[in-house]
Amino acid sequence: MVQRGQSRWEVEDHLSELKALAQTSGAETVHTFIQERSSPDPAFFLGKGKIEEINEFLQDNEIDLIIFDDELSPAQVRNIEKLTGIKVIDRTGLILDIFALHARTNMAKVQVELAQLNYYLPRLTRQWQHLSRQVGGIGTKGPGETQLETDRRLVRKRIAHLKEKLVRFSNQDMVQRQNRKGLFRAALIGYTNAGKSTLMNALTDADVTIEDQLFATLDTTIRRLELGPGTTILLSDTVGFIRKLPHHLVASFHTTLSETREADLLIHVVDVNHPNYESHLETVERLLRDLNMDRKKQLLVFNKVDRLQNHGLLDQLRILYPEALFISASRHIGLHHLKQRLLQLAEDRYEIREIKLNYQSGAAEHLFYPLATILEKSSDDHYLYLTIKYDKANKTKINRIAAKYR
Ligand SMILES: Nc1nc2c(ncn2[C@@H]2O[C@H](COP(=O)(O)OP(=O)(O)OP(=O)(O)O)[C@@H](O)[C@H]2O)c(=O)[nH]1
Ligand SMILES: [Mg+2]
Repeated sequence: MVQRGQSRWEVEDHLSELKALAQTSGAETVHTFIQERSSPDPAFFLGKGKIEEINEFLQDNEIDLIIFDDELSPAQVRNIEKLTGIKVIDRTGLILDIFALHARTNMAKVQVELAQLNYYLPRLTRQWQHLSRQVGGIGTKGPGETQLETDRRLVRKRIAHLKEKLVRFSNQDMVQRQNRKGLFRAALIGYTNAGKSTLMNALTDADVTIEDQLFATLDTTIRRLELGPGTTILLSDTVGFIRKLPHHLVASFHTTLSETREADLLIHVVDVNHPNYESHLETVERLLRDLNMDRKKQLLVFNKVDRLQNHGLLDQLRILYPEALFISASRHIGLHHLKQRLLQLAEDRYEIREIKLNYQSGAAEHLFYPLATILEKSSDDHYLYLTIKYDKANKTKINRIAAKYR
Protein backbone atom coordinates (compact mmCIF):
# COMPACT_ATOMS: atom_id res chain seq x y z
CA MET A 1 0.00 0.00 0.00
CA VAL A 2 1.22 3.49 -0.87
CA GLN A 3 0.67 5.55 2.26
CA ARG A 4 1.19 9.21 2.97
CA GLY A 5 4.81 10.26 2.58
CA GLN A 6 5.68 7.33 0.31
CA SER A 7 6.28 7.42 -3.41
CA ARG A 8 4.81 4.86 -5.75
CA TRP A 9 8.32 4.11 -6.99
CA GLU A 10 9.38 3.22 -3.47
CA VAL A 11 6.43 0.89 -3.01
CA GLU A 12 7.12 -0.82 -6.34
CA ASP A 13 10.67 -1.44 -5.16
CA HIS A 14 9.43 -2.94 -1.95
CA LEU A 15 7.12 -5.20 -3.92
CA SER A 16 9.94 -6.41 -6.13
CA GLU A 17 11.85 -7.35 -2.99
CA LEU A 18 8.73 -9.09 -1.69
CA LYS A 19 8.64 -11.05 -4.96
CA ALA A 20 12.24 -12.16 -4.41
CA LEU A 21 11.31 -13.24 -0.89
CA ALA A 22 8.30 -15.16 -2.23
CA GLN A 23 10.50 -16.83 -4.83
CA THR A 24 13.02 -17.81 -2.18
CA SER A 25 10.25 -19.47 -0.20
CA GLY A 26 9.17 -21.39 -3.31
CA ALA A 27 6.11 -19.34 -4.32
CA GLU A 28 5.54 -18.04 -7.82
CA THR A 29 4.13 -14.51 -8.04
CA VAL A 30 1.16 -14.31 -10.40
CA HIS A 31 0.07 -10.73 -9.89
CA THR A 32 0.78 -7.67 -7.75
CA PHE A 33 -1.72 -5.07 -6.58
CA ILE A 34 -0.96 -1.60 -5.28
CA GLN A 35 -3.37 0.69 -3.48
CA GLU A 36 -2.93 4.34 -2.59
CA ARG A 37 -4.63 5.17 0.67
CA SER A 38 -3.96 7.65 3.43
CA SER A 39 -4.34 5.03 6.17
CA PRO A 40 -5.14 1.30 6.37
CA ASP A 41 -8.67 0.07 6.87
CA PRO A 42 -8.91 -1.42 10.39
CA ALA A 43 -10.90 -4.47 9.29
CA PHE A 44 -9.47 -5.33 5.85
CA PHE A 45 -6.31 -3.24 5.63
CA LEU A 46 -7.23 -2.30 2.02
CA GLY A 47 -10.28 -0.37 0.88
CA LYS A 48 -13.49 -2.13 0.03
CA GLY A 49 -13.19 -1.60 -3.73
CA LYS A 50 -9.63 -2.92 -3.81
CA ILE A 51 -10.50 -6.00 -1.77
CA GLU A 52 -13.33 -6.77 -4.18
CA GLU A 53 -11.07 -6.30 -7.19
CA ILE A 54 -8.53 -8.68 -5.65
CA ASN A 55 -11.20 -11.17 -4.69
CA GLU A 56 -12.49 -11.25 -8.25
CA PHE A 57 -9.00 -11.89 -9.56
CA LEU A 58 -8.52 -14.68 -7.02
CA GLN A 59 -11.70 -16.42 -8.07
CA ASP A 60 -10.75 -16.26 -11.78
CA ASN A 61 -7.23 -17.57 -11.29
CA GLU A 62 -5.83 -20.46 -9.34
CA ILE A 63 -4.26 -18.66 -6.44
CA ASP A 64 -3.08 -20.39 -3.24
CA LEU A 65 -1.70 -17.51 -1.24
CA ILE A 66 -1.99 -13.75 -0.76
CA ILE A 67 1.12 -11.98 0.54
CA PHE A 68 1.03 -8.45 1.98
CA ASP A 69 4.14 -6.30 2.16
CA ASP A 70 2.93 -4.51 5.28
CA GLU A 71 2.37 -6.10 8.65
CA LEU A 72 -1.31 -6.98 9.14
CA SER A 73 -3.11 -7.28 12.43
CA PRO A 74 -4.30 -10.78 13.36
CA ALA A 75 -7.90 -9.61 12.85
CA GLN A 76 -7.15 -8.26 9.37
CA VAL A 77 -5.64 -11.60 8.35
CA ARG A 78 -8.69 -13.47 9.64
CA ASN A 79 -11.12 -11.13 7.89
CA ILE A 80 -9.40 -11.34 4.52
CA GLU A 81 -9.04 -15.12 4.76
CA LYS A 82 -12.71 -15.44 5.61
CA LEU A 83 -13.77 -13.23 2.71
CA THR A 84 -11.55 -14.80 0.05
CA GLY A 85 -11.19 -18.35 1.35
CA ILE A 86 -7.45 -18.10 0.64
CA LYS A 87 -4.49 -18.15 3.03
CA VAL A 88 -3.04 -14.74 3.84
CA ILE A 89 0.44 -13.96 5.16
CA ASP A 90 2.33 -10.72 5.60
CA ARG A 91 5.96 -9.85 5.00
CA THR A 92 6.94 -10.86 8.52
CA GLY A 93 5.26 -14.26 8.16
CA LEU A 94 7.01 -14.78 4.83
CA ILE A 95 10.46 -13.93 6.20
CA LEU A 96 9.84 -16.24 9.14
CA ASP A 97 8.92 -19.02 6.68
CA ILE A 98 12.17 -18.54 4.77
CA PHE A 99 14.17 -18.62 7.97
CA ALA A 100 12.41 -21.85 8.97
CA LEU A 101 13.17 -23.30 5.54
CA HIS A 102 16.87 -22.38 5.69
CA ALA A 103 17.64 -23.19 9.34
CA ARG A 104 20.20 -26.01 9.40
CA THR A 105 21.90 -26.03 12.78
CA ASN A 106 20.17 -26.67 16.08
CA MET A 107 20.80 -23.14 17.21
CA ALA A 108 19.27 -21.59 14.08
CA LYS A 109 16.28 -23.90 14.37
CA VAL A 110 15.64 -22.95 17.98
CA GLN A 111 16.01 -19.23 17.23
CA VAL A 112 13.63 -19.40 14.28
CA GLU A 113 11.02 -21.44 16.11
CA LEU A 114 11.10 -19.01 18.99
CA ALA A 115 10.52 -16.07 16.66
CA GLN A 116 7.73 -17.94 14.89
CA LEU A 117 5.90 -18.83 18.08
CA ASN A 118 6.13 -15.27 19.38
CA TYR A 119 4.73 -14.08 16.08
CA TYR A 120 1.93 -16.63 15.93
CA LEU A 121 0.87 -16.48 19.57
CA PRO A 122 -1.46 -13.49 19.14
CA ARG A 123 -2.62 -14.94 15.83
CA LEU A 124 -3.78 -18.28 17.20
CA THR A 125 -7.28 -19.26 16.14
CA ARG A 126 -9.26 -22.41 16.50
CA GLN A 127 -7.56 -23.88 13.44
CA TRP A 128 -4.48 -24.46 15.54
CA GLN A 129 -5.82 -27.58 17.16
CA HIS A 130 -2.98 -29.66 15.78
CA LEU A 131 -0.67 -27.84 18.19
CA SER A 132 -1.02 -30.23 21.09
CA ARG A 133 0.31 -32.91 18.77
CA GLN A 134 3.19 -30.77 17.53
CA VAL A 135 4.35 -29.92 21.01
CA GLY A 136 4.59 -33.61 21.79
CA GLY A 137 1.39 -34.09 23.74
CA ILE A 138 2.57 -32.30 26.88
CA GLY A 139 -0.17 -30.79 29.03
CA THR A 140 -3.69 -31.95 28.36
CA LYS A 141 -6.61 -29.61 28.48
CA GLY A 142 -7.02 -28.11 31.96
CA PRO A 143 -10.43 -27.86 33.65
CA GLY A 144 -12.73 -25.33 32.02
CA GLU A 145 -10.19 -24.39 29.32
CA THR A 146 -11.23 -23.88 25.73
CA GLN A 147 -9.08 -25.42 23.01
CA LEU A 148 -7.72 -21.96 22.21
CA GLU A 149 -6.61 -21.37 25.80
CA THR A 150 -4.96 -24.79 25.82
CA ASP A 151 -3.10 -23.97 22.62
CA ARG A 152 -1.91 -20.64 24.00
CA ARG A 153 -0.72 -22.33 27.16
CA LEU A 154 1.16 -24.94 25.12
CA VAL A 155 2.79 -22.29 22.98
CA ARG A 156 3.90 -20.31 26.05
CA LYS A 157 5.34 -23.48 27.58
CA ARG A 158 7.22 -24.22 24.36
CA ILE A 159 8.52 -20.62 24.23
CA ALA A 160 9.86 -20.94 27.79
CA HIS A 161 11.53 -24.24 26.88
CA LEU A 162 13.17 -22.76 23.76
CA LYS A 163 14.39 -19.75 25.72
CA GLU A 164 16.11 -22.05 28.21
CA LYS A 165 17.73 -23.90 25.34
CA LEU A 166 19.01 -20.64 23.87
CA VAL A 167 20.53 -19.63 27.20
CA ARG A 168 22.44 -22.92 27.16
CA PHE A 169 23.63 -22.28 23.59
CA SER A 170 24.73 -18.78 24.41
CA ASN A 171 26.68 -20.00 27.45
CA GLN A 172 28.57 -22.48 25.26
CA ASP A 173 29.12 -19.74 22.76
CA MET A 174 30.54 -17.47 25.45
CA VAL A 175 33.10 -20.10 26.46
CA GLN A 176 34.19 -20.45 22.83
CA ARG A 177 34.48 -16.69 22.46
CA GLN A 178 36.57 -16.48 25.62
CA ASN A 179 38.96 -18.95 24.02
CA ARG A 180 39.33 -16.74 20.99
CA LYS A 181 40.09 -13.65 23.02
CA GLY A 182 43.10 -11.65 22.00
CA LEU A 183 42.79 -11.92 18.23
CA PHE A 184 41.50 -9.01 16.20
CA ARG A 185 37.98 -9.80 15.08
CA ALA A 186 36.30 -8.59 11.91
CA ALA A 187 32.67 -9.37 11.09
CA LEU A 188 31.13 -9.37 7.62
CA ILE A 189 27.75 -7.70 7.71
CA GLY A 190 25.34 -6.29 5.14
CA TYR A 191 22.08 -6.62 3.32
CA THR A 192 21.04 -10.13 2.42
CA ASN A 193 22.49 -11.38 -0.91
CA ALA A 194 25.24 -8.71 -0.95
CA GLY A 195 27.94 -11.39 -1.25
CA LYS A 196 29.16 -11.73 2.35
CA SER A 197 29.56 -15.52 2.19
CA THR A 198 31.25 -15.30 -1.21
CA LEU A 199 33.77 -12.90 0.32
CA MET A 200 34.18 -15.14 3.37
CA ASN A 201 35.02 -18.08 1.11
CA ALA A 202 37.31 -16.00 -1.08
CA LEU A 203 39.37 -14.82 1.90
CA THR A 204 39.44 -18.00 3.97
CA ASP A 205 39.04 -21.71 3.43
CA ALA A 206 35.50 -21.62 4.82
CA ASP A 207 33.01 -23.52 2.75
CA VAL A 208 29.94 -21.41 3.42
CA THR A 209 26.90 -21.94 1.18
CA ILE A 210 26.48 -19.27 -1.49
CA GLU A 211 23.12 -18.80 -3.18
CA ASP A 212 21.42 -16.21 -5.30
CA GLN A 213 18.71 -16.24 -2.67
CA LEU A 214 17.73 -14.16 0.30
CA PHE A 215 18.91 -15.43 3.66
CA ALA A 216 21.06 -18.29 2.44
CA THR A 217 23.11 -17.84 5.63
CA LEU A 218 21.50 -18.00 9.07
CA ASP A 219 24.44 -19.02 11.24
CA THR A 220 27.75 -17.52 12.12
CA THR A 221 30.91 -19.05 10.68
CA ILE A 222 34.29 -17.95 12.02
CA ARG A 223 37.66 -18.56 10.36
CA ARG A 224 41.23 -17.47 10.92
CA LEU A 225 42.73 -15.22 8.30
CA GLU A 226 46.47 -14.73 8.22
CA LEU A 227 47.37 -11.29 6.94
CA GLY A 228 51.05 -11.08 7.71
CA PRO A 229 53.71 -12.38 10.09
CA GLY A 230 52.16 -12.49 13.53
CA THR A 231 48.94 -10.90 12.34
CA THR A 232 46.11 -13.35 12.21
CA ILE A 233 42.59 -12.10 12.55
CA LEU A 234 39.27 -13.85 12.98
CA LEU A 235 36.72 -13.25 10.25
CA SER A 236 33.05 -14.05 10.73
CA ASP A 237 30.14 -14.35 8.32
CA THR A 238 26.61 -14.19 9.60
CA VAL A 239 22.93 -13.66 8.83
CA GLY A 240 22.10 -10.76 6.51
CA PHE A 241 19.83 -7.81 7.15
CA ILE A 242 16.72 -6.69 5.29
CA ARG A 243 14.28 -3.80 5.38
CA LYS A 244 11.74 -4.34 8.16
CA LEU A 245 13.54 -7.34 9.59
CA PRO A 246 10.90 -8.79 11.93
CA HIS A 247 11.66 -7.69 15.48
CA HIS A 248 10.93 -11.19 16.81
CA LEU A 249 13.77 -12.42 14.59
CA VAL A 250 16.15 -9.74 15.75
CA ALA A 251 15.40 -10.65 19.37
CA SER A 252 15.79 -14.39 18.73
CA PHE A 253 19.02 -14.07 16.77
CA HIS A 254 20.78 -12.47 19.67
CA THR A 255 23.14 -15.44 20.08
CA THR A 256 23.97 -15.58 16.36
CA LEU A 257 24.72 -11.86 16.33
CA SER A 258 26.93 -11.95 19.42
CA GLU A 259 30.12 -12.41 17.37
CA THR A 260 29.20 -9.28 15.41
CA ARG A 261 28.49 -7.43 18.62
CA GLU A 262 31.96 -8.19 19.96
CA ALA A 263 33.85 -7.63 16.73
CA ASP A 264 36.58 -4.98 16.55
CA LEU A 265 35.64 -4.12 12.99
CA LEU A 266 32.49 -4.43 10.89
CA ILE A 267 33.07 -5.04 7.18
CA HIS A 268 29.91 -3.70 5.59
CA VAL A 269 29.39 -5.41 2.23
CA VAL A 270 27.13 -3.64 -0.29
CA ASP A 271 25.95 -5.01 -3.66
CA VAL A 272 26.77 -1.99 -5.80
CA ASN A 273 24.77 -3.44 -8.70
CA HIS A 274 21.51 -3.47 -6.87
CA PRO A 275 19.22 -0.63 -8.00
CA ASN A 276 18.46 0.02 -4.33
CA TYR A 277 21.95 -0.25 -2.93
CA GLU A 278 21.53 3.15 -1.25
CA SER A 279 18.45 2.18 0.69
CA HIS A 280 20.12 -1.15 1.54
CA LEU A 281 23.03 0.77 2.96
CA GLU A 282 20.67 2.94 5.03
CA THR A 283 18.71 -0.07 6.25
CA VAL A 284 21.88 -1.73 7.50
CA GLU A 285 22.99 1.49 9.22
CA ARG A 286 19.58 1.78 10.87
CA LEU A 287 19.66 -1.82 12.09
CA LEU A 288 23.14 -1.29 13.48
CA ARG A 289 21.81 1.68 15.42
CA ASP A 290 18.90 -0.41 16.73
CA LEU A 291 21.35 -3.09 17.80
CA ASN A 292 23.64 -0.53 19.44
CA MET A 293 26.51 -1.41 17.14
CA ASP A 294 26.72 1.85 15.22
CA ARG A 295 29.77 3.12 17.11
CA LYS A 296 31.93 0.25 15.96
CA LYS A 297 34.70 0.84 13.48
CA GLN A 298 33.42 0.12 9.98
CA LEU A 299 34.93 -0.62 6.62
CA LEU A 300 32.60 -0.09 3.68
CA VAL A 301 33.09 -2.53 0.80
CA PHE A 302 31.21 -2.22 -2.48
CA ASN A 303 30.95 -5.67 -4.03
CA LYS A 304 30.13 -7.09 -7.47
CA VAL A 305 31.99 -4.37 -9.39
CA ASP A 306 32.57 -6.97 -12.13
CA ARG A 307 28.93 -6.62 -13.20
CA LEU A 308 28.77 -2.85 -13.04
CA GLN A 309 27.79 -1.21 -16.34
CA ASN A 310 27.67 2.35 -15.08
CA HIS A 311 31.30 3.27 -14.45
CA GLY A 312 30.35 6.83 -13.63
CA LEU A 313 28.77 5.43 -10.49
CA LEU A 314 32.13 4.17 -9.25
CA ASP A 315 33.65 7.63 -9.63
CA GLN A 316 30.72 9.12 -7.77
CA LEU A 317 30.97 6.59 -4.96
CA ARG A 318 34.71 7.16 -4.65
CA ILE A 319 34.00 10.82 -3.94
CA LEU A 320 31.08 10.12 -1.61
CA TYR A 321 32.87 7.36 0.31
CA PRO A 322 36.60 8.06 0.08
CA GLU A 323 37.42 5.34 2.60
CA ALA A 324 35.43 2.62 0.84
CA LEU A 325 36.87 -0.29 -1.14
CA PHE A 326 35.60 -1.69 -4.42
CA ILE A 327 35.79 -5.42 -5.00
CA SER A 328 34.37 -8.45 -6.70
CA ALA A 329 34.29 -11.31 -4.24
CA SER A 330 33.47 -13.91 -6.89
CA ARG A 331 36.11 -12.72 -9.38
CA HIS A 332 38.69 -11.98 -6.69
CA ILE A 333 39.06 -8.35 -7.75
CA GLY A 334 40.40 -5.94 -5.13
CA LEU A 335 40.94 -8.61 -2.50
CA HIS A 336 44.63 -7.83 -2.14
CA HIS A 337 43.76 -4.23 -1.33
CA LEU A 338 41.14 -5.34 1.14
CA LYS A 339 43.63 -7.59 2.92
CA GLN A 340 46.14 -4.74 3.07
CA ARG A 341 43.54 -2.51 4.67
CA LEU A 342 42.56 -5.20 7.16
CA LEU A 343 46.22 -5.71 7.99
CA GLN A 344 46.61 -1.97 8.64
CA LEU A 345 43.54 -1.85 10.87
CA ALA A 346 44.58 -4.94 12.80
CA GLU A 347 48.18 -3.70 13.12
CA ASP A 348 46.95 -0.60 14.89
CA ARG A 349 46.23 -2.89 17.76
CA TYR A 350 49.76 -4.29 17.96
CA GLU A 351 53.11 -3.12 19.12
CA ILE A 352 56.55 -4.43 18.23
CA ARG A 353 59.51 -4.10 20.54
CA GLU A 354 62.73 -5.72 21.62
CA ILE A 355 63.01 -7.33 25.02
CA LYS A 356 66.28 -8.09 26.73
CA LEU A 357 66.22 -11.12 29.03
CA ASN A 358 68.94 -12.07 31.44
CA TYR A 359 70.46 -15.22 29.99
CA GLN A 360 70.28 -16.94 33.36
CA SER A 361 66.56 -16.74 33.11
CA GLY A 362 66.42 -17.49 29.39
CA ALA A 363 63.75 -20.06 30.07
CA ALA A 364 61.41 -17.11 30.67
CA GLU A 365 61.03 -16.93 26.89
CA HIS A 366 58.10 -19.34 27.00
CA LEU A 367 56.17 -16.95 29.25
CA PHE A 368 55.69 -14.71 26.22
CA TYR A 369 54.23 -17.43 24.01
CA PRO A 370 50.59 -16.99 25.02
CA LEU A 371 50.87 -13.19 24.90
CA ALA A 372 53.00 -12.38 21.88
CA THR A 373 54.51 -13.58 18.63
CA ILE A 374 58.28 -13.84 18.60
CA LEU A 375 59.56 -12.30 15.40
CA GLU A 376 63.31 -12.54 16.00
CA LYS A 377 65.65 -14.05 18.52
CA SER A 378 69.38 -13.55 19.17
CA SER A 379 71.74 -13.80 22.09
CA ASP A 380 75.16 -12.89 23.40
CA ASP A 381 77.03 -14.08 26.48
CA HIS A 382 74.73 -12.35 28.91
CA TYR A 383 71.44 -11.70 27.29
CA LEU A 384 68.73 -13.14 25.14
CA TYR A 385 67.12 -10.59 22.78
CA LEU A 386 63.57 -11.14 21.61
CA THR A 387 61.71 -9.01 19.11
CA ILE A 388 58.09 -9.56 19.97
CA LYS A 389 54.78 -8.40 18.61
CA TYR A 390 51.78 -8.24 20.88
CA ASP A 391 48.30 -6.89 21.27
CA LYS A 392 48.41 -3.59 23.16
CA ALA A 393 45.90 -5.10 25.57
CA ASN A 394 48.70 -7.42 26.79
CA LYS A 395 51.19 -4.63 27.38
CA THR A 396 51.01 -4.59 31.19
CA LYS A 397 51.54 -8.33 31.44
CA ILE A 398 54.46 -8.16 29.01
CA ASN A 399 56.04 -5.31 30.98
CA ARG A 400 55.76 -7.27 34.19
CA ILE A 401 57.52 -10.35 32.78
CA ALA A 402 60.17 -8.24 31.08
CA ALA A 403 60.92 -6.40 34.33
CA LYS A 404 61.14 -9.59 36.34
CA TYR A 405 63.69 -11.32 34.09
CA ARG A 406 65.74 -8.34 33.01
N1 LIG B 1 28.69 -10.92 -10.25
C1 LIG B 1 28.99 -11.14 -8.98
N2 LIG B 1 28.19 -11.90 -8.22
C2 LIG B 1 28.53 -12.09 -6.92
C3 LIG B 1 29.70 -11.51 -6.36
N3 LIG B 1 29.75 -11.86 -5.05
C4 LIG B 1 28.67 -12.63 -4.80
N4 LIG B 1 27.92 -12.78 -5.93
C5 LIG B 1 26.67 -13.54 -6.08
O1 LIG B 1 25.67 -12.97 -5.25
C6 LIG B 1 24.81 -13.97 -4.72
C7 LIG B 1 24.75 -13.89 -3.22
O2 LIG B 1 25.99 -14.25 -2.67
P1 LIG B 1 26.17 -14.73 -1.16
O3 LIG B 1 27.62 -14.77 -0.89
O4 LIG B 1 25.37 -15.94 -0.89
O5 LIG B 1 25.52 -13.48 -0.42
P2 LIG B 1 25.28 -13.26 1.15
O6 LIG B 1 25.52 -11.82 1.41
O7 LIG B 1 26.08 -14.24 1.94
O8 LIG B 1 23.71 -13.56 1.25
P3 LIG B 1 22.82 -14.17 2.45
O9 LIG B 1 23.64 -15.14 3.23
O10 LIG B 1 21.70 -14.81 1.72
O11 LIG B 1 22.39 -12.98 3.24
C8 LIG B 1 25.35 -15.31 -5.25
O12 LIG B 1 24.63 -15.68 -6.39
C9 LIG B 1 26.80 -14.98 -5.58
O13 LIG B 1 27.34 -15.81 -6.59
C10 LIG B 1 30.54 -10.71 -7.20
O14 LIG B 1 31.57 -10.17 -6.81
N5 LIG B 1 30.13 -10.56 -8.49
MG1 LIG C 1 25.53 -15.68 3.19
